Amino acid sequence: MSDSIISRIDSPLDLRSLTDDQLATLCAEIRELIIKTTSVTGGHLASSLGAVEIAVAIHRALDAPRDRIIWDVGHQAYAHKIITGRRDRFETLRHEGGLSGFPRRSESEYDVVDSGHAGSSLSYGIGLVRARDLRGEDYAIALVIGDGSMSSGVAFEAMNQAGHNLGSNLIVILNDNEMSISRNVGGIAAYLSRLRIKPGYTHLKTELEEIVSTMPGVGEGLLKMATHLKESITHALVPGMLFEAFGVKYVGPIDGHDVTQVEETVREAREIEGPVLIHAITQKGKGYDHSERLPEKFHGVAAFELSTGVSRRKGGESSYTEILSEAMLKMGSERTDVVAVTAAMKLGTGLDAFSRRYPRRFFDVGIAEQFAVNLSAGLALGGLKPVVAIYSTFLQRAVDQLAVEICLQELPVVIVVDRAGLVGEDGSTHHGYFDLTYLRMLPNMTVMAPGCAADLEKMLRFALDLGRPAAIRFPRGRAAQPDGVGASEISLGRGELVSEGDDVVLLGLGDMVEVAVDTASLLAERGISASVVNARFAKPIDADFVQGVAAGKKLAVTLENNVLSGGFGSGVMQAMAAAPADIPLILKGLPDAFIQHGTIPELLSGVGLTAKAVAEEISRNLQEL
Ligand SMILES: Cc1ncc(C[n+]2csc(CCOP(=O)(O)OP(=O)(O)O)c2C)c(N)n1
Repeated sequence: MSDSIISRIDSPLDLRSLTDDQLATLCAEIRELIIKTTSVTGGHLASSLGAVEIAVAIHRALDAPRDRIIWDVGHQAYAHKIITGRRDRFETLRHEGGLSGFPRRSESEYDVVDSGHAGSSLSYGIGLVRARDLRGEDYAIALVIGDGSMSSGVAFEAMNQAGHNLGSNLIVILNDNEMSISRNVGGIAAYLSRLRIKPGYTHLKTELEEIVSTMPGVGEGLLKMATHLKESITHALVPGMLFEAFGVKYVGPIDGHDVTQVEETVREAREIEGPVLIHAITQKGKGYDHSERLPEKFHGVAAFELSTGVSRRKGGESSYTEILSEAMLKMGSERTDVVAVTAAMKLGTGLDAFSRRYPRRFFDVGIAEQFAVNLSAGLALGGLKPVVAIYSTFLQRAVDQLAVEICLQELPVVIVVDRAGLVGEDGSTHHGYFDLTYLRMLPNMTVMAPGCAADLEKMLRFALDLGRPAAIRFPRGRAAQPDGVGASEISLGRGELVSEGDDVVLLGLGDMVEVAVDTASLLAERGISASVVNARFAKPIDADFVQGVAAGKKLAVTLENNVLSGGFGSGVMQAMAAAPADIPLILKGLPDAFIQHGTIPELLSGVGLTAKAVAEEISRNLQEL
């Protein structure tokens, strides 16, 4: 390491003096560090391996942090982190208190935005261009966006604006590896793959332009003809016309693993007036056998064995995602009207099995959550029973579609909200703890959360039979199966009384049912007896049921893995407010704050959502009563 090149790179300035050979060595060393580190920390390996040369080249061509470099999603920005002064802390990646897995403004002056959600880089970029111009400044603005993210709606909304009198320079590097997490889908993906097979046409276009403009003595008619000829040849030869039609100059395709080529192209692009898109072809997972072979699997990984690539994640209890996957196969065979929709996350949501068994009844729409929800509304209007599975954090994009396209019209769409609550190492942009709030506020929406593995399939059936909008939210990771939970049938708005006690009632929702059960055991050790409720419903909440289980208790406590504002506890509070007896209520959930990264247990303990912390708070409260 000491005589390595990477050890000499403390800032992008240190890249400037490197020779071509040294650059190649540096890229190999960066890859080695990324692979070694993620084998311990887990992380977004394949995407980051594919963007090493782009990171080095862009930092040589531009002058960050004065020039602004934005990483779309930001999961591919590990090399950027390493060369912008964070090499020595790189091994703390994704650990509590360590480096974030995504660019974070609080972490480095080189990180322009807190990224994490796909497709937003173009909007940031255009906003920055407008601000730069209005303030009369002259720094460069560049962004790196993957082909998957480029097909998201917000990217296209921005593209529509980019070519519209933007006037001054914006550099867009389209990092095209033909993959989103899985193989990219849709028209844009097909279009980009046609572009890939047209190397060198950009030069041809330039030559044609030159020939036409320098033709001596051409009359107006001839010039028109020549221009028309030029245009039709250009149209035939230049598939980049889609971007050009948006008013964005297209350059490429170029080899995204050739540092010199990328660097030179960025320098040239800097001189162009207006927005310019550089189409860089890369390989996802490049430089590590296992991720080159299985880029989808190595998109986001847990710790793994370096030599074999085998995950170190222990097997054991199934995750809620796996249970959903199985349940969807069953629903698919029992009901021919059930269809499934994903927004580029068929592996993550467990719908891949359904997609293989029922390809005609499965729709992967790419990174397009708004469309996924709206499409589901259309499918429901057409008489089908759509199940659309989206991570809680990404479903935030589609709240309007949930309101107007689904709930207003009471369409029977089942929304599966995966990764709800704290998600752990991916941190603030990926935690999914607002969904109970944004789902509960919508009229006509039913919101459920399984308290255990057994609940999930029952809830899916219940939701499919409901004939109205219904959401089922569950957390990342293992599905708990505490004793006595999930035995009863689902009944609208009503929870399940798991165990009975005299002093306190603990109403847990979803993964917090297990915490409630553990809290009750700890309280029992202190001589306090508690009822435990698997609440199941965040909406509707049957007031009679809640008042019934709270009757005669000294204290009621709600537990949820969601912000307290507008969440499950708020619903219980509303239900209790109508009760004649005035029972004190404690709401336990997540604070009104963005929570950083760490393991889920670390984060839960940081906010006092553990059985131990809750039991202590309850006994303190009972003493004060
Ligand atoms: C709005 C949103 N939806 C879904 C995701 C999950 N996600 C993270 S990366 C990714 C694929 C991105 O593909 P691409 O932009 O081509 O980058 P690559 O990983 O291939 O380099 C997806 C779907 C996200 N980050 N944001």
